[in-house]
Amino acid sequence: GNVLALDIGGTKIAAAMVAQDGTLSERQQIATPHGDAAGLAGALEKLITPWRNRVDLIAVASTGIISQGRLTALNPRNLGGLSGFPLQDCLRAVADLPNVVLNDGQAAAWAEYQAVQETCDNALFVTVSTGVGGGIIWNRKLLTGRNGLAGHIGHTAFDPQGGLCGCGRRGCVESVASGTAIGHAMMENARPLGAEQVFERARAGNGDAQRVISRSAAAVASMLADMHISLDLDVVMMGGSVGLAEGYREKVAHALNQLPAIYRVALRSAHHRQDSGLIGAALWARATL
Ligand code: ADP
Ligand code: BMX
Repeated sequence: GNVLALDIGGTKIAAAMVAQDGTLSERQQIATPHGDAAGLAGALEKLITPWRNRVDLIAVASTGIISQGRLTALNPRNLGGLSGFPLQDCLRAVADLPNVVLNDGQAAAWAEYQAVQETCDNALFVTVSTGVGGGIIWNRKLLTGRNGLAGHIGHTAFDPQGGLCGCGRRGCVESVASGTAIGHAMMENARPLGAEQVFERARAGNGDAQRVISRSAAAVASMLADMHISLDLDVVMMGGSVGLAEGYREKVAHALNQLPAIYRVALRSAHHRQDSGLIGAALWARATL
């Protein structure tokens, strides 16, 4: 049967039908509402209603900590202050279909792992997007954790003297490396730029923009080195609009190459590009329902 897959990020919500063979169709995208629980519930209802008689399962990958069907922002700046948002109940209220919900980084890790599973047992997915997220495949299994926390690698520390992260901790990788952080590092007329604009300026030769992106890449490289020395990873796969931006992977690889050889882990771009979360959620639904 067909799965309706949704990927709720801090910036956009994507939706598509995923067929049995993993192919996507009818992909759509809307901006993520940043108000309150009612705003998100309304957007989900509008998005799902036209599909509900044409699919057999609903699979949702979402930013935030997903535990017992509820969504809680770890970094409330990325998604309003959602805490204990009843995601699973909200889906059931719109469509009387079986559903699964899991973290976006975890879902994407599961999709990306399928592409390397013949040669890899332990793998990491990292998304550099609105935030910095991830998913860990350990011994061929996706780690979700009893509380849904597993893989929240953007909240490992990079700079103990750095600014406060939205999660409340100081100097998290996310607070230095994310698209949000890249944009906020360059103000214009007292307003932050978007990460896209910072990338454009860096390409045009602006030194400040180049340094902001290099610092992001250095923070991600340091985190990947820490993950590799902790888990002995076979490969890292990177996604998210920043992670996939032209030249970014090379910058992270360059920073990794400055470290002693034992810390250098193989780094690839996500095979499914922007669709890893959608595909992973659908695969997870089929595997677990
Ligand atoms: P989400 O976090 O909703 O999954 P994205 O992966 O698109 O969404 O990440 C959004 C972040 O990526 C924003 O900070 C945005 O400014 C930045 N971004 C989007 N497109 C680009 C691009 N082409 N180059 C660099 N940064 C980008
Ligand atoms: C944040 C956190 C993670 C998420 C990651 C990437 C929130 C709302 N989200 O660290 O759960 O996996 O961002 O999410 O606290 P994205 O929105 O950048 O795709």
